[in-house]
Amino acid sequence: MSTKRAFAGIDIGGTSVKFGLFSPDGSIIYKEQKPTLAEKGAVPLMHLVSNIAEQLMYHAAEDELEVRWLGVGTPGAVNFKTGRVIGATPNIAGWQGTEIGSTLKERLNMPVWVDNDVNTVALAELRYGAASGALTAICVTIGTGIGGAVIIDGQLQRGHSYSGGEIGHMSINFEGPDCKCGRKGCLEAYCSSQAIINRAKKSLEQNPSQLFNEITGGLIDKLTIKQLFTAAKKGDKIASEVLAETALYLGIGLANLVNLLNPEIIIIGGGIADGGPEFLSKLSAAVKEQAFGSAVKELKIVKAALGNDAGFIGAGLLGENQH
Ligand code: BMX
Ligand code: ZN
Repeated sequence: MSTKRAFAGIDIGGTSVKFGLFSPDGSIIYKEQKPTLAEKGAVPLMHLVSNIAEQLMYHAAEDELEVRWLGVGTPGAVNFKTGRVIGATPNIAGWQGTEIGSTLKERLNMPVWVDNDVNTVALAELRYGAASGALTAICVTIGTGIGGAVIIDGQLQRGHSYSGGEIGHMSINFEGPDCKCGRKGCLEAYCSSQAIINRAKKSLEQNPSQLFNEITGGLIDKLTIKQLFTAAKKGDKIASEVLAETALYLGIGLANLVNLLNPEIIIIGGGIADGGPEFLSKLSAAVKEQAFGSAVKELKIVKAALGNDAGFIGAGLLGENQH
């Protein structure tokens, strides 16, 4: 029986670790996910990732697939040559310094490539998704954190010391709220899922809403982004205001990037992208209003096409053209 070529990728997220195998045409052969349990810290998480890596390779061997390397995407800045996490916010406790690359290489005895999680999302979207064929693109994901990736001339820009594209930590207000990175007014401090929810809760404390009570079953403290979008769709004023504000903050951040890079397309991923076309059109309007006119004339702002699979798919592609 002849072996078929396949790619293997793992995407470490703030909430879950997604992983799978896929064919060169992008079709998924196998995928699964497990809770990250980020609060338990770096050591248990690295154990989990190592076990997942072995599980993936075992699965590939069972199916007689030829996998030439493993790719991993992780939050934080990653030295792409060594696979070490060289910069990270405390979103995953103690993650900075984790030697993902060498640990997995030793365990699997095969090449392993590691990169920032949103860099891998961008690679997948560029190959199989919303940005296929684009030369100049920006990818932003809004979830536990706000992550970013920059593509110029069809190439991912990792920057001089592998820390480029940290869009979430661009400040839009030097007197703004504290960010987990230690600075003030970062986009992430305004627009991460938790920051959005906190703004909504604060507003609800002052203006209690019957609709929110119904949607959350009385548990406003456990409000989710999904519930916030539901409330906005039902016409709730607070929900609509919070989302309009979020679109404006994000719009200002993205407009700064548009002025710098004049991209052809901006891809928006993460939970917020699933909030519906209304949010995306509010965001587009904000970017177009804030950015330099000639830079937005042909700009497209679109939802990521590969959803939750983008991270592990892009990770699987990391070893291409690397020696
Ligand atoms: C944070 C930062 C980025 C990451 C982004 C999205 C860390 C640990 N993370 O800004 O590197 O790309 O979050 O991460 O420094 P996610 O957890 O939302 O997937
Ligand atoms: Zn920050």
